[in-house]
Amino acid sequence: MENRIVIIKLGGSVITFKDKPLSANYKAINNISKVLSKLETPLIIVHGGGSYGHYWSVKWDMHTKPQKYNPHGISIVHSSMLTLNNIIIDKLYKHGLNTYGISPFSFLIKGKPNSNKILELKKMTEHNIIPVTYGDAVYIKNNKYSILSGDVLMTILSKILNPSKIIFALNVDGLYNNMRDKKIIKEIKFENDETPKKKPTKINLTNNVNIYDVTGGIKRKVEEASKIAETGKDVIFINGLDSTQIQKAAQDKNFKGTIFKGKIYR
Ligand code: IP8
Repeated sequence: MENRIVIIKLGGSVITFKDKPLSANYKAINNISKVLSKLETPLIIVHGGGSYGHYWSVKWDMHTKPQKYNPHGISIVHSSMLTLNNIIIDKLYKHGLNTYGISPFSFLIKGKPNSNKILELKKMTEHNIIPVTYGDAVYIKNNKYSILSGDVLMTILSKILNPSKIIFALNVDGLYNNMRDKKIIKEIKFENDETPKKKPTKINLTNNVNIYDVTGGIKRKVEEASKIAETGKDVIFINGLDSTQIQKAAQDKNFKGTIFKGKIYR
């Protein structure tokens, strides 16, 4: 059954200045907090690493592949994500939102999603709590860790929680048809099918922005949005630096952005 939950990913390039290490974009976080405080739906927030997690992941050569990374690296990446999470939950809290920061490590067992734990997030939203989780360096198994992207978390949470709205707030207006005239692709539709496929449909991204990022930038977002759309749910890409777009997307109003239409199975 579909929930009323709206799940929003705040991209690292929205909430931080990606080219300036350890710098939060307080103005953007503030604007987003104002908009979110006006929504009346239950919310779950996921945020990216931006110039916090990615900065240290690059320095300590850490990636999405599970490996025995340097413990100093693991510690500093995680600590920087705690700092960023704290900045965000603090701002949201000051705008009247009952935020509750959660490390994604608590959703995983041996690196795999734990559905029972994830379903508890729904229970939390029923009591007016807003879980705020994030991409992080997470323990997998056998002393191996990996960088788990907030984009991957969006897929994990969406599949288990079945929210009513899935929104990615980026620092661009959506997916462009090409970088020359930067026209936004309004809708991406997958061919309707009879059976769900194991592998998501590939979208050609040669004309789109490619931000340097240890978790794969826009390419990763498109991959995750496609995986979610394959399960039948719509996914929306909007510009989070224009916070009114978040409001419009969450309230079913005419937003500027790209919608990945959820696949219909006959
Ligand atoms: O920015 C990555 O999360 P993302 C988090 O959502 C770290 O891909 C620690 C780099």
